[in-house]
Amino acid sequence: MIYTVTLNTAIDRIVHIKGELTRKHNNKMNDISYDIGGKATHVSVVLSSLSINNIATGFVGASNKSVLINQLEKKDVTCEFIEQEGSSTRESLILIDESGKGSYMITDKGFTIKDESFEKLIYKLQTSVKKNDIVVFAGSPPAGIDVEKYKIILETVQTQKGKIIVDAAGDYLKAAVELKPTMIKPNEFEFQELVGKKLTTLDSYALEIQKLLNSGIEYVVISLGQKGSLVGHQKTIYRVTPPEVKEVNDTGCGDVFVGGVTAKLSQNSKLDEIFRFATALGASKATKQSSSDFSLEQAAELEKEVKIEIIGSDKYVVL
Ligand code: TA6
Repeated sequence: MIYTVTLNTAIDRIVHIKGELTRKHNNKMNDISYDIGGKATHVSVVLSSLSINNIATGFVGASNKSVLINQLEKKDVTCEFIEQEGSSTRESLILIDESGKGSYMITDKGFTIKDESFEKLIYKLQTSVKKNDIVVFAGSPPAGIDVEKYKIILETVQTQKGKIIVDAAGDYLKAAVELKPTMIKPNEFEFQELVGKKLTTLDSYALEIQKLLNSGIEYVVISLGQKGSLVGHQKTIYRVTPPEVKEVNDTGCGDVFVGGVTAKLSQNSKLDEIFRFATALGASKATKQSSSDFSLEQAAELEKEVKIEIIGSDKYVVL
């Protein structure tokens, strides 16, 4: 079984704006829509679209939980969230204008998790996760889940011999790295913060990635937005380059990418299959208006244009 854990679920309010967003100007809306948010929720959407069994858990605010859960259930996601009574699920505001320069994302901090909710999550993981299950943690933890509690959550999965995939930042990512998870997926800024260095060349990234691989992490993946990703596995580091697409909304691309990797890892796919598929899925997401939509058919076509190069070689290699 695959579990996705969104500690701070969100409802994305996506606002499309006429023209270019301008200060001190009455910017007019083209349209407004709502979608799922919170990161690991996106992973569940990908898995369910592929009919891969998974359960979406974590925390949801009780007062408006149906808004999020209805959206997820429409996408065939099985939800088993722990309700935080007396709280509401936060909103993330996604602003997209017609400049084609990318979206603005403004996220609310969300609810403060009470200790009883934290204990419920620990119990759920202790009684559900079995050996070799995959558990995906993605998104910023809410108040009430400090780094110590976050570590306890990850350690609970580890005790159950589950495989851990983490998309986190700052001290949370540092705590995760200490536990040698199956995969980490920071972006370039989060990775530089992790290693405490400004990295400006592929070779400097490769050196830091290799150190983390040597420490026992199976996959070290760094997302680079439209530029694709760097993937470290065993003794080799790859640069994965996506095809050009007409970007409509870049929100959720990284999360859908993690969903694609998770899906293929669960099927024991080879590295190039994993990252061709995940990269194509992320590229497909970029062409959609929402935070979580993609097309498997479009991704199947885009996969053919994904390039995978071994860093240090002078040419792209077909793996
Ligand atoms: O990556 C996209 C997204 O999941 C949005 O849907 C929005 O909800 C935001 O990220 C939440 O990110 P955070 O790091 O605050 O959990």
